[in-house]
Amino acid sequence: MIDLHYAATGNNLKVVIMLEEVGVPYRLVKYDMFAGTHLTPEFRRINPNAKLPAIVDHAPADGGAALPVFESGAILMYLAEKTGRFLPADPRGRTVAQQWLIWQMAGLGPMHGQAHHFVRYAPEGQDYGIERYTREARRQLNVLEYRLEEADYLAGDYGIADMAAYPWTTGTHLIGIDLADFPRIGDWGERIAARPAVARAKAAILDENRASYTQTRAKLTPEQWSNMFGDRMHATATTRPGS
Ligand SMILES: N[C@@H](CCC(=O)N[C@@H](CS)C(=O)NCC(=O)O)C(=O)O
Repeated sequence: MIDLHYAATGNNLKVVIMLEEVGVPYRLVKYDMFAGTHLTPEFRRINPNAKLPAIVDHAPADGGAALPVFESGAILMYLAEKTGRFLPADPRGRTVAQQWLIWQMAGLGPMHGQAHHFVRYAPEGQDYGIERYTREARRQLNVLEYRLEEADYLAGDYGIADMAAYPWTTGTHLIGIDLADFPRIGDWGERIAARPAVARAKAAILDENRASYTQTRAKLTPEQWSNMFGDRMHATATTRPGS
């Protein structure tokens, strides 16, 4: 049994898609990021960075103690290695899959994340941040579009790199990017969305909290701001985990 600590966002959806694809039993432990329910000493023992998702594997392959894993890309790698699925075994294929997974984690995700922050959350008058990150978000989508002109999926066959990238392509309208400009991404996204495991994953976690995370122009109370971007969130990283 695996515990998935999650909120109803794309980074979390990646992991649920994988759990559903491989059929490993899992238990959902839900957090409300606006309420800051993840900013606790207990959760920091699972993820010292206090971000979602994180998992705890109660039956790791070595038979040892329960194993916590954080960072969605690391979790996808862990589950692929645990189950022997959705990551090529041959060195060449594995390298291709890993590079696209890490590109998502280090490029597509962070650039889109910053674009969402500046467009939807930051105080008015952030023209430089909006320009910088929406332009970069669009550039990263071009990288994906061109890759999908040469391959049906990022590593040839459907796998963890696609699971990582897909959730970051479904909300581009929120940062003013029309996915119609990226037809290969649109087709690839439809193929992924048509997978029963992906539909089950969405049904499992994209719950009532989802709407609060997908507002075009988010209106946060001072307490919610503190939990997401402000003092309370930062305080979790300026005290030692466990204290
Ligand atoms: N690189 C991390 C990003 C995790 C992350 O930033 N998660 C967001 C939700 S998508 C979060 O926990 N935000 C709450 C906060 O920043 O306090 C991953 O992919 O796991």
